[in-house]
Parts: sequence; structure tokens; C-alpha cells
Amino acid sequence: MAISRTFTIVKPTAYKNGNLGKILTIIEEHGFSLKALKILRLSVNQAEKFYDIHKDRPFFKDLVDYMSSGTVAVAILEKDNAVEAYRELIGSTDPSKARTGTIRNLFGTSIQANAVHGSDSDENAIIEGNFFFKESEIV
Ligand code: IDP
Ligand code: MG
Repeated sequence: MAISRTFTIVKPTAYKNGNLGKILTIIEEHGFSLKALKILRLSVNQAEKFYDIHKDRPFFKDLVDYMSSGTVAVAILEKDNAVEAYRELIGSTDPSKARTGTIRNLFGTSIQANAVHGSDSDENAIIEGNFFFKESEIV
């Protein structure tokens, strides 16, 4: 399996609850390398752009308000088969359905506040990583 990259956001509730360090530790313990990392607060405009694919979904406005409501961490992660491996590590979208021990199971508090985002394809991983990081910020 070839080395590849994925992109994650540690969402506002997980950051606020003091779980950023624990989540990064789990990520590293599962063999992902951090290739870029920062904490920031998304503007409404940035959150709308990031989640544009969901603009027609009923939860879109709530999601944008939530994602711009507090501090988040954004990161680019590298591992063999990174996108699939990370989706496996985070678990299902709904934390109550996420497999025991997954990041969403451990730290998610609702379907919206499900602790982390994870890219769904190699193509989107690149688009999402480039949305937040300049080339000079990626190692
Ligand atoms: P994913 O994050 O597992 O890829 P998506 O379907 O891409 O799930 O949805 C993006 C984000 O939108 C989810 O992580 C979650 O925060 C939010 N979301 C998805 N479905 C719902 C819902 O039914 N109600 C509220 N929020 C939702
Ligand atoms: Mg998704």
C-alpha cells in the first residue's frame, strides 16, 4: 500500500474539552505522521466554503455555525493508505454508532460535534489540505 495523505480537523467541542493532545497522541500511536498542524478559528465564510459539498443538506447552516463557533485544529496526516486508515480510526459519523475505541466514539458528543473531520478521498484530502496550508507550511 502506498504512502499517502489525509486531512483532519479537530472540531470545536473536542478542542474546548481539552482533547486535542489526546487525539493527536492516538493519531501518532496509529502510525500517522503529522505533516502540517495549526490551531485557528474558522470564519463563517471559510466554514461555508469548506463544507460547500453539503450546502443543500438540512444540517448545513447549523454545521457552519458550529464549525465557526470556536477554536479548531487542522492537520495533514501521512500513512500508508491514509484516507481509509484514518476513516477507520475515527469511526462512523454518529459517535453513538462509532466502533468502541475510535476517536469519534471516545470524544464525540453528538452527530454534529463528532470530534473530528476526516477526508473521504485522496482528491479531497489534497483540496482540503491546500485550503488551510501553504506549501511552505507542509513538511
Ligand atoms: P463525515 O464527517 O463522517 O464524512 P458527512 O456526511 O461528510 O460525514 O457530514 C459532514 C459533517 O456534517 C459530519 O461530520 C457532522 O459534523 C455533520 N453531520 C452529518 N450528518 C448530520 C446530521 O444528520 N445532523 C447534524 N449534523 C450532521
Ligand atoms: Mg464527509
